[in-house]
Parts: sequence; structure tokens; C-alpha cells
Amino acid sequence: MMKDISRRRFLKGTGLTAGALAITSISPVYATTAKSGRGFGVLTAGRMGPLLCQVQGGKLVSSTNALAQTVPNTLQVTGPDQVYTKARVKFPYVRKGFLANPSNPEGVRGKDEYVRVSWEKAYQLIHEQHMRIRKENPPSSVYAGSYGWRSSGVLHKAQTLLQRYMGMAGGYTDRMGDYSTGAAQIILPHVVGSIEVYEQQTTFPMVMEHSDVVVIWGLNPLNTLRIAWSSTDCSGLEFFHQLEKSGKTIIVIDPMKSETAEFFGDKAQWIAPNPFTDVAMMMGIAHSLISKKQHDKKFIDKYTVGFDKFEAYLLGKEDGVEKTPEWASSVCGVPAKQLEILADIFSKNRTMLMAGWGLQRQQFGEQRHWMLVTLASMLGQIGLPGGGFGFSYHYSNGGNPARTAGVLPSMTAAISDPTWPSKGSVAAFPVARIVDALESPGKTIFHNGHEVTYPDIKLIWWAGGGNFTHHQDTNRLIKAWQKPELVVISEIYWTAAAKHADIVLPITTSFERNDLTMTGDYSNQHLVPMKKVVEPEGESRSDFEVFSDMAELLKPGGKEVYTEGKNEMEWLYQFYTAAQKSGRNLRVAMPNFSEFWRENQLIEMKYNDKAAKFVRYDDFRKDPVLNPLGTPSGKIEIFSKTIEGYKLKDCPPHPTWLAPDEFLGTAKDDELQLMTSHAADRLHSQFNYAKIREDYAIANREPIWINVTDAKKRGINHGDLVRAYNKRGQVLVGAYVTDRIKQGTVCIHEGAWPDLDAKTGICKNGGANVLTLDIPTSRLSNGCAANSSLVRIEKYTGPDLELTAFVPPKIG
Ligand SMILES: Nc1nc2c(c(=O)[nH]1)N[C@H]1C(S)=C(S)[C@@H](COP(=O)(O)OP(=O)(O)OC[C@H]3O[C@@H](n4cnc5c(=O)[nH]c(N)nc54)[C@H](O)[C@@H]3O)O[C@H]1N2
Ligand SMILES: Nc1nc2c(c(=O)[nH]1)N[C@H]1C(S)=C(S)[C@@H](COP(=O)(O)OP(=O)(O)OC[C@H]3O[C@@H](n4cnc5c(=O)[nH]c(N)nc54)[C@H](O)[C@@H]3O)O[C@H]1N2
Ligand SMILES: [Mo]
Repeated sequence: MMKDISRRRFLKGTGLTAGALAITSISPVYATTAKSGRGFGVLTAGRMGPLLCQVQGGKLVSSTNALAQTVPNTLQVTGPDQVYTKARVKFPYVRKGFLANPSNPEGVRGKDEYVRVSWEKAYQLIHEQHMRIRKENPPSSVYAGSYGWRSSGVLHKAQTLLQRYMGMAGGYTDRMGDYSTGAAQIILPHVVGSIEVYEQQTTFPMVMEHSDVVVIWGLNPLNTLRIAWSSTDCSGLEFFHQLEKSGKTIIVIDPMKSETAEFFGDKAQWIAPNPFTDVAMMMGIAHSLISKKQHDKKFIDKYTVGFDKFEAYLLGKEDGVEKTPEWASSVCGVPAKQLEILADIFSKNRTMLMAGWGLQRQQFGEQRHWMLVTLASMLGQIGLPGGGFGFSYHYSNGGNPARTAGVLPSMTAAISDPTWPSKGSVAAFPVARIVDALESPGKTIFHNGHEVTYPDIKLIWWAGGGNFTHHQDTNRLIKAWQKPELVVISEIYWTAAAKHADIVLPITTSFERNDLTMTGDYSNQHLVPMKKVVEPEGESRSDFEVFSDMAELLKPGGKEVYTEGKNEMEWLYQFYTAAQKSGRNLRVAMPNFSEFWRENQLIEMKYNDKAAKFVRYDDFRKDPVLNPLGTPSGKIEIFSKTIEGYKLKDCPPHPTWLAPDEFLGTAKDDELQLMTSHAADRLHSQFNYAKIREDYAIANREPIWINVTDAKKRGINHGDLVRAYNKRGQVLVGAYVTDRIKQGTVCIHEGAWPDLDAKTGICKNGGANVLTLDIPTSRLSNGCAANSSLVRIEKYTGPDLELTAFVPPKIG
């Protein structure tokens, strides 16, 4: 392969040393407890990795990383704050107006006081209303979709435990999909036959060894790899740390100079398109490839279908608009010349196109990854080591090779007792359509080739999710939230969701119960004991205890059925022994459970040389007939007949540039595009109350990133209190004036707890979703489109408003 990018001076890295730094293992050194010299402590784990905890006088005083790591991770020190924050719910509470008349409640959710009750009273209240609602309505009236990032662990899985109970009670409505990749996970199976976003990627070592150019297209791994769904194995941050030293050509494409772009400094080229316009940008690059005959026709012929139709569109034969680099430039704001240079670099060098998910959390989000796969097909490197595309390099250490491992099973929603008539989900709808569903029971929507009818929801029980921060258009949500007859929330903290519930149940943190977890969702690199570090605060109980108790109220003996006669440690014994057995079959030696638990050490699973060389689509490339993709044609579908059959205006049958309702191209006067990226120092809304907030809050509010020019125009200075607003709502934020964001664009990171002022309605904590638009990505996937909103900003000159986000409500 020709490597002639050195003459392109706009790039700092030349790619010429690629391969020179090939590494054998990027896994961090295992070094935890007393034995290995990192000091004493109780070993547990969270999303942010295995943790060593120090306890003094029965109190958790510190938590730190248990694995050696090069890149610091602020989330790991939040342990004491998680347990002792003033925002904790310590006792069961009932909304005053609800307690007054449970079957026909008074007052308004979100405006009422709370009354402390005993656990028995709380259980009894829920049980009675739950049974009444079931008697009067079908099981679909009970919503147990309860989306969210509950804490790690294979036993204490809040949603699963809720659904296990609701199954025993007669069934429930579930959610479909997630907020993370709503659009991508529906479109990609049509294009490449798999969901891609949650799958093992061409491994980090293979990228290190073979890629010349790494394109970081709308991902911010330095933030997002601080956590994993199970618990991070810490390899991802380590990989990017090594990539920075590799001498490869790194290109970051992001409207923000993200923490990742900043981390690479002058070792990467930062290119800032206008948000939302990546499809146009990719089309400009694709057009340049065609006009210079740089695209790989052989690959396209052998491995894809429908390119001719896309090409006709690209050349303007379909809609009269030729998608030239100049055209693309007028949309995305990146110079045409630069797009041509990118085409040149990508086609002449082994190039890995990594893409994140923020760019598909937008109206018409489906088009992003579809177009990226199309571009990668034109480059012809899919299935080659270090080439092609990867959609999970920024998530759960997607490039860390799978280990040969004894893998833990986990709690299931289904019970094992065949004599108890249990039902699973009886209905489901796309997760981000919840407010639409509450507003319009009985409405039928189109979803990926099927019709979905919304149930009439009367009861909502949320356990393990922060729906008041995660859902779009908070004011619309608050209105819809008045409709159900009963809202129960199981929470650790007085979140906005808790403050809008009828009954609030205090739940333990993961530091107050025993559990187990694997690390690295794809790698299974470690098995970690998640030890109880301290006793539960107040009267908090685990979700497992709560739902076991509730099951007993369904019918005597229900608890025995729910728990299968096992307590917490007995469940852990069972999970561990199953892992041990699966390990034994693979010749992975693991100690017996009692020894493992006593040792306070994690188990590192066996490195697997073959897995370390995994290349995505390698087998398809070698033999597309023997190893076809899971698409109707068995090939990459650049044109999809299936999608053509759906006849959707908002998702045409090939990648298409569609201008969204709210974006810079439609902006009026002084409107700005709002981005709501994921924050470095939080996991969504989690830890917003923690001390680390002091390091990022501005004027004691969530920051808003504003370009220097935009700020100047409005007389806003760094550190000022700013009002950001649109027709949906208004928030108070602190100005972070910077040249690290594209002009015309602002960013309020998602996850600040909504804290609406009773008089003005202004959110005093800068909750981004007060401003976002609650629309589906398209009728194909109905995904979350949070990043498609316009806002205006001004210096705040109103009265002082005290921040109350982390203050418990009035207890009457
Ligand atoms: N504007 C905008 N909105 C977004 C996004 C965006 O990019 N922009 N991103 C979206 C995405 S990708 C996601 S995944 C969602 C995230 O949305 P969520 O996953 O709902 O967000 P979290 O803040 O992690 O909420 C987890 C909640 O569970 C509670 N919890 C933790 N452990 C336990 C437990 O053991 N038991 C119980 N009962 N509760 C527990 C925590 O206290 C917390 O309130 O947000 C979405 N919303
Ligand atoms: N620390 C931390 N880690 C997390 C999370 C967290 O809240 N905190 N959340 C976890 C979860 S649930 C998920 S789903 C993932 C989220 O992973 P992602 O969805 O990939 O994260 P985002 O921050 O939304 O977006 C990543 C980058 O894309 C950029 N971006 C946004 N819009 C555009 C666009 O139109 N074009 C281009 N080119 N770039 C754009 C953003 O500026 C950001 O730098 O992260 C996970 N990891
Ligand atoms: Mo997510």
C-alpha cells in the first residue's frame, strides 16, 4: 500500500511509523490489594472499574482504582459521595396528596410534600393500588420498561428484578431498544446484518499494528471509556494513551474540541464540521473518491449491493443536486479542499473509521452510520486488519480482545417455578417514545416494518434509571407524568424523578450489598467480587429485598418463588460456581467460591492469542459466499429493498442527506445549535451531587460551552450566569467561553438534575433536556434525537435563584 501522505502538510502525523509500535498486550497490569502492593482495602467494583475502598470506623472514606492505569478517572473517587451525599433517600416516603387518598390522589406530582412511612406501609400502599389497577385494566397498563444505568452487578439488576416481580404479578409493558443507539441498532442490521454497536471490534492490538490512519469521527473515548456497562476493564483509555504515542495519523472530526481531541493535542488534526452535517461531509468525500477514481470498485462489486443507485444520487441524477465537495462544504462548513485531502488520505492508507453515537442521537440519525459504512465500502478496507469501520471503540472497551474466561451468568426476569403462572412482557414500544405513549394511549406507530400500539399506562414503577434527566423536553414529560394513577420510584437519591413520584423507596448503593461482576463487556477480562463495604444508610434496602418482599404480598409463598429459596450470598455462590464450571471447560482454573470471596482479589482471565488477532468481517471478506452477512442479499446493502418497501420519507432506501427541522441551516436570527454530549465527570445524571462537581460547575451551574465569537456578540464573559432558552423551556447555565467549540454551536452536557423554579419554571441546574426536542430519529427506528435542537442564549439578569437540585423535598 502506498503511503504518501507526508506531503499533505495539514496533517501533523505522517503515518510512516505505523506498525513500528506494534504492541503485544494493552491490558493494564493487575495490581490490587495488599498482596500486590497497592495497599489494603475492600475490593468492589462499579461501572468505572474495580475499586479499592478504605473504611474507617464503619465509614467509607475513599475509593480508588484497583487496576493500574495511566489515564486518571475522576469517577473512581466518588464512592464516599455516593454513600453519604445529602441527596440520599434514607427512608420510604409517600407524596402527601397520594397518602390522603390513594385510589384518587390529590395534589400535583412535583409540587407536593412527602411523608415518611414505614416499609410495611409503603409495601401495602403499592400492593393495594397495584392490584386495583390490574383488576380494572389489562396487564399492559403496567409499565416496567424502567430504562437506565442502574449500578453494576449480576444479582442486583434493578430492572430485571422489577420485571421478575411484575412477571409474577401478571405481565407488563416493556421498552424496546435504548437511548444510546436507537437509530444505529435498527439501521445497521439492514445494512450489514448485525447491530455492530455492541459487538467486539477489530482489536486494539490489530489497530495498533496495522492502521496508518485512525479517524475519530464523533466519539470522545477519553470521556466515554471511563465506564463500561458491566465494569470497565480499563483497557480502552490505555489504548488511546498508547495511540497518542504511536505516531499514526489521527484525525478527530467533532464540532467540539473534545477531551479526546485535547488529549491528542498536536498529535491529531481536529476538523470541526457543523453539528448534524456529517452525512453531507461524508458525501463530499465520497464524491471526491469517485471523481478521482479512488474508490475500490472491485470491493463494491463483490461485497455490496445497490451502489449504482447511491452513485446516481451522489452525482445528482436523483434530485438534481450533485454532492460535490463544494456542495458538502456549504453544508458542513469544512473547506472542500480539506474533504478532497481526506478522500486522498483515506484511500491511500490503511484507515480505521471509528464512529461514536452522539451523531446518530439526532433527527434522521439512521443516515450517519449507513453513510459511514458506504464510505468504508468505497475505501474497500472492510475485513482487513486495521481497516474498515468500528462503532464501539469508545464504548465498554470494544477493541479489547475477548479473554478465555469463566463467565458469570446473571439474574433473569423469568422465575424457575413452573407452578406459578408468570407472564413476561405483554407489550412493548420504543423506549424514547414514552411521553408520546403517555399522551396518546391506543395510538399506532410504524416501527421497523411493524405496527406498534401504545398501551394505556396506569402504573409506572421505575427502578434503576433517571428518566427525568434522560428524557427529552422535560416540561412535556412533567405534564404527561401526571396521567398515570400510580408512580413508584426505587431510588438511591432525591432525583427529579423521585421528586415527581407518589411513592419513593430508598435503595442501597452497590457499596452496601454484595455482588459479582465481569469487567469489559466484550473482553470478560476479570471477574471481580463486589464486596459490601459498609452497612446500608438509613433504612435503605436492595432492589432484590424490595421485590422479594413485594412478591410475598402477591400470595403467601411468593417470596420463596421469587428468590428460589436463596439469599444474596447463595445467589452469588450459584453464579460463581457456574462461571467456575464454564471456566473449567476452557481450562481456566478458578478457586472455590469461599476461597475466592475470602481472598479479596479479582481473577484475571486467560489471554487468548487468537482472539487478540480478531478482525471484524475478516471471514466475510475471505469468502462472502460461505460467510454471508445477515442481510437479505448476504452483502453490505448500500440500497435496501426492505427499507424501500417501507416507503418512509424520513428514511429513504439509500443514505441520503436530509435537512432536519432544527439545525443551523434552518436557524433564525441568533439561534444556536445545542449539543448535549456526555460529560467526563458524570455517568449521565449520576454523581452530579458529588464533590467533583465543584471542579466543573461554573457559577454553581452546569457549564455551557460557547464559542468566543458567539459570546462576544452577546456580551457574555467566561464565568457569567447565562439563560439558555427556546419555546420548550429555559435553563440557567455557567458560561464556558472557548474556541474549543464550532461557532454557531453551544453544548450543555446531558445529565444535570432538573431543578425547576416553582415561579419562573427556569431550570436552576442547567438540565439540558429542558431544551431538547422530543421527536423520533425517524419512523424507521424511533430513536432518541436529543441532539437536534436550537436555542438562544443571553446573560442572565433576573433575581438570584438558589440551586435546590440536590436538596431533598419538603417532608411534611
Ligand atoms: N439530551 C440528551 N439526553 C440523553 C442523552 C444525550 O446524549 N443527550 N443520552 C441518552 C443515553 S445514551 C442514555 S443511556 C440515557 C441515560 O439515562 P439513565 O441511564 O437513566 O441515566 P442515569 O443518570 O445513569 O440513571 C441511573 C439512575 O439509577 C439510579 N441507580 C443506580 N443504581 C441503582 C440501583 O441499584 N437501584 C436503583 N433502584 N436505582 C439505581 C441512579 O441513582 C440514577 O438515578 O440518557 C439519554 N439522554
Ligand atoms: N464519562 C462518561 N462515560 C460514558 C457516559 C457518560 O455519561 N459519562 N455514557 C455512556 C453511554 S450510556 C453512552 S450511550 C456512551 C455515549 O457515547 P457517544 O454517544 O459517542 O457520546 P457523546 O458524548 O454523545 O458523543 C461523542 C462525541 O460526538 C460528538 N458529536 C455530537 N454530535 C456530533 C455531530 O453531529 N457530528 C460529529 N462529528 N460529532 C458529534 C460530541 O461532541 C462528542 O465529542 O458513553 C458511555 N460512557
Ligand atoms: Mo447510552
